[in-house]
Amino acid sequence: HWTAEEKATIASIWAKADLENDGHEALGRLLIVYPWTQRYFGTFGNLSTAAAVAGNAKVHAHGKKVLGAIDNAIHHLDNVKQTLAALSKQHADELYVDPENFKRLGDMLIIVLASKLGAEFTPKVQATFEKFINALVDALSHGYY
Ligand code: ZNH
Repeated sequence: HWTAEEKATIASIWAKADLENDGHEALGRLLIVYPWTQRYFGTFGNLSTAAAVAGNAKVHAHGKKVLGAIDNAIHHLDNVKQTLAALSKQHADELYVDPENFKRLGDMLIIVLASKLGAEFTPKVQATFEKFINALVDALSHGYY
């Protein structure tokens, strides 16, 4: 459950997110920081260096898609679990993504937003955004049970 203040914080931070570029950077960081995650993206071509990932059009498009789903969740804060139910099932039953990686991607997104927003991303803002990431990870992991 969310307070009005938490909702306002999440909305104002998210209004500054760039689905395309921040998505590319977050997914790109995941692929470099946790290289074993590259194996899920066998059709994406060369992911072996930071430069290759930064220039990879498929990573770019997929990062935008992932942030689009997060955007949708943010627009349904009171119903994140339902909103992501089908996507969770798809990751569990078709894509076989280890749900540990959802948290890792959430952490990458926080790093991307923090470095972009600087002083504006205060500890209090971070705490609220972490709460959202936890709800997101929880919802995406739900279809595994
Ligand atoms: Zn995921 C897909 C979301 C995480 C892997 N995804 C996907 C999609 C979406 C998403 C929306 C699309 C679907 C359709 O179209 O049908 N994800 C998401 C989100 C998140 C995620 C929101 C957060 C966190 N994923 C993830 C991770 C991984 C993944 C972490 C690994 C590592 N996904 C994936 C894959 C896919 C997907 C592999 C498929 C791709 C292609 O294209 O094929």
